[in-house]
Amino acid sequence: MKTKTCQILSVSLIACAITNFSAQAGSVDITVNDGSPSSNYGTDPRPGIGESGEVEANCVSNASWDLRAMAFDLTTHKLTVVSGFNPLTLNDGIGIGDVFIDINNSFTVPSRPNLGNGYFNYSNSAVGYEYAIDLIDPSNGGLGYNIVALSAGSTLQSGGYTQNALSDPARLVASNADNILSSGVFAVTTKTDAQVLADLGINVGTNGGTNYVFSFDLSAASLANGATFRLTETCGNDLLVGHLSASSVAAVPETSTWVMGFLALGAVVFMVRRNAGAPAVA
Ligand SMILES: [Ca+2]
Ligand SMILES: [Ca+2]
Ligand SMILES: [Ca+2]
Ligand SMILES: [Ca+2]
Repeated sequence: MKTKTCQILSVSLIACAITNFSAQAGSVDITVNDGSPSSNYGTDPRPGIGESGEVEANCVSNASWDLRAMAFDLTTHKLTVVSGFNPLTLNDGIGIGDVFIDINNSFTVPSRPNLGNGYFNYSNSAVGYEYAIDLIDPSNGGLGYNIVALSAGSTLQSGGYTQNALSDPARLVASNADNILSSGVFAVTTKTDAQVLADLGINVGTNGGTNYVFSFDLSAASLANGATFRLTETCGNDLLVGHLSASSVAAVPETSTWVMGFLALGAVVFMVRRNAGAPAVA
């Protein structure tokens, strides 16, 4: 009887471990509403998000400018972007911006100087980001990126248009005020809407064009308390925002927790085996 109880217990524990693991593996859609007025040329099927089929108000409104989704893998700490905008080429002379990260909810849209259209620099002390993913000019063939820890003195650049000020800032002006934590190479793959759903679990709907999918390894950044991610083109045409909650990060056990879990499982299996050879207790 004791043996049977132990066998049932061990099978239950294994089932729990497997269920837990599969629930946590893979990336989750972290896209949130960008909070900025929009022009919609399509429909985002995700309730309340309104990012796919959308660009910022009064902007060029079609698939080739549409940033659609962000996903985060809680196990590998990879951030994935799904974009109708091709980050590897210029579109009407405009390239992709950099990804900025706020980990303490201190971000404020910087105050743009009243000087009309054009690119202006902001001090990060007026913006409040902790990290940037600095893309090394992919539209000119560069496929590298740096994970950069920003300081108050880091310099950030606006987008090109006053009307898109809510998308600011768009780019990092790399300098000695930044600390490069790690570097990587990002590969861009193309997917249909159906493939984005099947491969990433993200429903961007059917808003036309091509989905360009690319990822960044953020293992070097401290995201234990959650994070907000922002990305736009260098003109600010579309703003994409992702939010990773502190609770979702906390829900994934540390490696030490997994080790303890498997040690406990091992102990149960040992007991089962030992008891299998022992006389049954009524
Ligand atoms: Ca918007
Ligand atoms: Ca969009
Ligand atoms: Ca911050
Ligand atoms: Ca947007």
